[in-house]
Amino acid sequence: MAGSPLDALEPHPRLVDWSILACVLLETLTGVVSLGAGAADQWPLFWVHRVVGPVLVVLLFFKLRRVKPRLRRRNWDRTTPVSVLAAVVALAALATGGAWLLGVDVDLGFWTLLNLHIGLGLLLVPLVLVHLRARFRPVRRADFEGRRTALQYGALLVGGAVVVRLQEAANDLTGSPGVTRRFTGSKPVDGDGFPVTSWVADDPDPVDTGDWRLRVDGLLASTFEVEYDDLESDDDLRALLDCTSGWYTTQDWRGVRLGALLDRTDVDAAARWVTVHSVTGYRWSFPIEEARGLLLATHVGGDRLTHGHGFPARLVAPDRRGFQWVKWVTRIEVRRRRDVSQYLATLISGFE
Ligand SMILES: Nc1nc2c(c(=O)[nH]1)N[C@H]1C(S)=C(S)[C@@H](COP(=O)(O)O)O[C@H]1N2
Ligand SMILES: [Mo]
Repeated sequence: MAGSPLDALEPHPRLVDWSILACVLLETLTGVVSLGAGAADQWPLFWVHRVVGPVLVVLLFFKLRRVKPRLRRRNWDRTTPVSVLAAVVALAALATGGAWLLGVDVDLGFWTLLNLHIGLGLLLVPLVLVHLRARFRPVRRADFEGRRTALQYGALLVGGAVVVRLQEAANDLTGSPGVTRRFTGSKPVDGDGFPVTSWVADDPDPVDTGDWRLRVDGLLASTFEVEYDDLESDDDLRALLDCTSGWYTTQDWRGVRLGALLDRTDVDAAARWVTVHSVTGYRWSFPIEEARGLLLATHVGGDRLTHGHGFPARLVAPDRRGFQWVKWVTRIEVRRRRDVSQYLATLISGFE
């Protein structure tokens, strides 16, 4: 076992195992939360996610080195296949995440490499839980060697941070596409041709403005409807759209603020949330104060929206991730509470 300069860093085996679990949970948590984060002050979330990556690599190295004999085929037991699969998926998740940061992307059809990374990460959670059920060993006080353990973990975290810095420096040096990635990991797409994206299956027929109405209802003195030609689209907003599949674009949008629409009537004092609905059932809610500043856009880059980008009207929600920028909007609903069915709706709308 001797020989590797990493040996001095190796915590007690049970600690290694529990630390791997802690890292996987931390990566899952920061990864999932980051899907809804994109405002400039949320960078620490992404930073933690990136630093824990290399720490996990080192811990997995210790672990796999230790269990190598058990990986021989004749030593397998009933639960070994799941454990091996967990290891493979963990390494694949780390590799895809690392490659994405270095600027690599491969066209996987519907998916980007980042989507694959997210998928692998989510797949890892049940695998680790099954593995844990079979191999659970409680951690003991004796596994901690006081100062030594603290130093080991300090070194692992500093090492992770150094790797992240080196990766950034390497990107700068090579001018790799990783250089222009946002802190969210998204890469720029410029100009007019920004992608048309639907998060899962939303793909409605083009909307006919003859039939279309924008309905504004909920906790209001009166419900009302607006026709396309009566939307006073004269408010401009430059905003950055950052999609969780890994791209961003800054565009000039024109439309009407939700606040201007709400000002057409009196809002109930109990109103706290505004839910923006698509013709497809897709929807998202925003705290009412924020909602007032959001733009219901009819134009982008001086041109009328195309069907793909949400004609006749789509939400522009600065500092929110792209999936919250509801397209083909048909209803603004003022509510007391957030609409919790939105989480499911974004996944299944379009499948009916
Ligand atoms: N109704 C509806 N709105 C939607 C989506 C969707 O699937 N359905 N996809 C969202 C996602 S994931 C993104 S990134 C943006 C993309 O906007 P774009 O197609 O104009 O680039 O729209 C959002 N609005
Ligand atoms: Mo997206």
